[in-house]
Amino acid sequence: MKKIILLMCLLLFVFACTGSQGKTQSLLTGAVVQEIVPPVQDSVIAQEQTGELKEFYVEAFNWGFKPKTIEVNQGDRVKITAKSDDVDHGLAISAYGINIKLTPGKEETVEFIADKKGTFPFYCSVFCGQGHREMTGTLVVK
Ligand SMILES: [Cu+2]
Repeated sequence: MKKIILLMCLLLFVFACTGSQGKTQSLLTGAVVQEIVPPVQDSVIAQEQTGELKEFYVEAFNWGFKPKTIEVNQGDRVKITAKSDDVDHGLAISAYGINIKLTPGKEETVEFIADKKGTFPFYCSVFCGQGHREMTGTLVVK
């Protein structure tokens, strides 16, 4: 009896090994069935990136940003086009190492993968006068 159990275990083991290589020998037909199993690395990348592109147009002015909140999902590719409506401003998101300078009327674009979840402040990084410190916004990565 013990021998039979041992043999079954051995067969199960061999079967499991064959299966993990992506091929399963069908016991009935003898045909080799190719399983569609993506390589491990591909599925890891798929988790990090949703493949979705989220585009935003941000206006900087004395003294604020419009919109004030940018909301994306973790893994999204985020493209921000920013422009100053009046004087020199900046757009910085420290958590993502972003800091662009905005000169009046000129569009600047920055792109990144929102791989960190959380609520991150963005702010003006170029001193622009009295209300400079009020120039803040929020990036929400859900
Ligand atoms: Cu400023």
